Amino acid sequence: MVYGGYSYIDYEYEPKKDDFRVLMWVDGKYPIEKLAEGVAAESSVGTWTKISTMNERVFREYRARVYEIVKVQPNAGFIYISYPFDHFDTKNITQFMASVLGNLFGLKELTSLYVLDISFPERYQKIFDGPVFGLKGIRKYIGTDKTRRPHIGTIVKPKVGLTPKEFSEVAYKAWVNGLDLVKDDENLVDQPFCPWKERFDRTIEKLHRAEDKTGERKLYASNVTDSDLDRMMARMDYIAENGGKLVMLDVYVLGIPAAYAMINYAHELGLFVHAHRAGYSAHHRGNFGVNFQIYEKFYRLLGVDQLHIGTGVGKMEGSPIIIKRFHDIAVKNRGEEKFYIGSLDFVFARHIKPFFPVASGGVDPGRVDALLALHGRDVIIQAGGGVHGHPRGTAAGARAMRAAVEAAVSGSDTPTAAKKDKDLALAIKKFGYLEPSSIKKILDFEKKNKEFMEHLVKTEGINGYRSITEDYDYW
Ligand code: RUB
Repeated sequence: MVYGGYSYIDYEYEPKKDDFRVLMWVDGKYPIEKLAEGVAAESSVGTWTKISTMNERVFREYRARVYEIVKVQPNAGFIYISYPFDHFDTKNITQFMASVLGNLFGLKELTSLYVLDISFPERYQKIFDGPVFGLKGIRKYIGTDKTRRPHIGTIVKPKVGLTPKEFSEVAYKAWVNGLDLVKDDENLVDQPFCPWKERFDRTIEKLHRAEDKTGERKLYASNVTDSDLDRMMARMDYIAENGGKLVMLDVYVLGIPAAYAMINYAHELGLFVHAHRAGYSAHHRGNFGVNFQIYEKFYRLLGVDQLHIGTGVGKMEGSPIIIKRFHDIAVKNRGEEKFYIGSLDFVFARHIKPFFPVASGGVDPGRVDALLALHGRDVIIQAGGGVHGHPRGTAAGARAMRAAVEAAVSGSDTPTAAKKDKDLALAIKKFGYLEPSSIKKILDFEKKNKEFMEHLVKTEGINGYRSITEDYDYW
């Protein structure tokens, strides 16, 4: 089968070490082979018709090759494509996105196109610095490099509306009652009710007071996300010059070039970067989309120190099995291919340090044991409603979060600790308790039923995949 006069299917082809590989789901109006040809052509050297300017050298050296198709229906299936290294401007993620995450989504013969994963060759990673501080650097700063307890944070709530004074008082209560991190919400920057500079000044002053009172280092993630690059840089200068250590960026809505420029600038100033992923699911939950793990890999290469990856147990989509994969991408340098969750194998070059994954969204003290069962200790547990929604307010909510985490790392658990801790007991009464065994059961199920899940995805296609990765109730 050909598309535009050329064939891109090559089942004999074995991807080379320096190739880029992509796994995607396609569904459409023609046989899957023809759809695959179209996708490979449009994302590499071809177009809809035979062209007089094509020559043998271009076709041989730069074309994409479909090296495997997992057919689920005559016109739907998973396709594996490889692209030669020289196909891309390899210092430029945006050009890569325009190729592989570009025109394809507009091809009208497709009724569904979901790009599940991309594997970047190690050679591509040389041009990136990765995180400057990363997981270890942040732990060292806070002083948890030996104990390796999870860090605990809060998002000041309501998301918007508090004055700088109110905001900073909430932050102070959270810090002095045991939390490590306070952050702005993704949609709070510089609105009239809470001007950025005044909020920063008041909050950083409270941070220093909290540090003096507790003897612990504290962090404030000040959100500078903006459509104006100069303003973001000016705010980062201000943070660095006035005792701040951490800057927050909504990396997805900023887009790659702005996020990259701002991460690099934070590195120049010696600031840590907290990255919020708000917006990622606009390109992730429908028929046409890009899986978050692809963005996560980009962000690790670009050098974020902390990044939201979902929780597996909270209010945001993502089953424990896929969130575990996101956690691996954050902290490991290698990962194996797992078709049933749409994941290719990955290798991060040695200099690309792990970042600190953030579990946030619908988290409360009653979910801490379950979160540890899923993420282990290398996680920032960040709760907004789960702290400020405590029946006795922010201070009690912060104490309850810290008590739950301390119980877990000392080998106990939340219900046991709650017997002697009123704040924790009240939190559990309001929010409930999620048994860590429910998570362990799922992870155990994954270990023992890989073949079943492979079969499910091979026979049910994207719906099978989604039932494993999205639909928590399925379990
Ligand atoms: C948390 C909150 C965050 C989400 C984003 O508030 O709304 O912005 O963590 O989701 P709360 P994610 O603790 O009250 O739910 O972290 O999955 O990107």
